[in-house]
Amino acid sequence: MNPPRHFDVFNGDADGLCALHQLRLAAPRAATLVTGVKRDVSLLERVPARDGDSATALDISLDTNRAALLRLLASGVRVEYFDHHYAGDIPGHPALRAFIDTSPGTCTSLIVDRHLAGRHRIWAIVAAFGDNLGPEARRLATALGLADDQIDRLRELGESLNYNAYGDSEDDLFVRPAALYAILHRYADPFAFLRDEPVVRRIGEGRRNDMEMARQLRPESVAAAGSVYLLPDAPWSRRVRGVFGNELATSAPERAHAVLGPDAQGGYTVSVRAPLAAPLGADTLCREFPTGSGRSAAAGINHLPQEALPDFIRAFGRIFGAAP
Ligand SMILES: [Mn+2]
Repeated sequence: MNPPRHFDVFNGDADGLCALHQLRLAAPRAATLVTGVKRDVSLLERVPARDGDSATALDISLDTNRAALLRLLASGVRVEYFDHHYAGDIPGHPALRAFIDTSPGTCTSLIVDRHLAGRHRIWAIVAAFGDNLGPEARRLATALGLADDQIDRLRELGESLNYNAYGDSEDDLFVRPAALYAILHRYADPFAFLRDEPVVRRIGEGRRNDMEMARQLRPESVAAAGSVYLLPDAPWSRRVRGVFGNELATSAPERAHAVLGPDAQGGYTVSVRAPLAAPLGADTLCREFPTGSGRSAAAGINHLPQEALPDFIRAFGRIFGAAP
């Protein structure tokens, strides 16, 4: 009989990293890490667990991972699942503990924070900043008594950790998420992490360079309540998509935004933000396309074929054609 193994399966973005970090600060355990770029959410199928093993899944849609989850449960693997993405029906299985909350104002790290009764809340704040939940992050940070300059540094940290996960493959990233977690997990204090490790400054400088390029772009299509941007085929554009979308959303909160970048199959990867002032419709729009998924406030399409671009622009105009 082999000794039981544990697998920590997490989205490689700030929310996934900080969710796992909080859990392992509270309950350290040896684990095999399974992670990837932010958009690589089909992670459970990569878990080679057997009867008696266990897994923790963080910040990856249960619906997307349903088949692999059911297979793991059926083969005797215990699974603990924390997430805020579209889940569909949550399987009723005695070996599954699911903590799912899909409401717009939360993220996986905030769900973990509730689960741990706030024990490592400062990392939930970092994650909330990274997941575009600035108001929630600020509210929690102020309640912790943090000073404005500390809050600014946590925001910068969250945005940089999050930015590092954007790309089509791990080759596009500044640091592989498993390597980033290996550095991060040595620090309970984010300010010590920022002081002692140059990795966050390096990501931050790369992020600012990429953003400078994106800000030169003009929209491809403009609707009454939203705009569609098309990025060129370049490494910086594969990284910048998400943060550029966040900046568009924040600078025009009444408007929706779609950011499209070329993918490896000659089509586009699409990310859609509903207006911050009325965070609805992004999931409805993206699920009209076969590889679309996400939440009402922010959703995406993994692969939009080149010839479907006019359909997408029409659908975008239908859903975001009138001011909210
Ligand atoms: Mn998340």
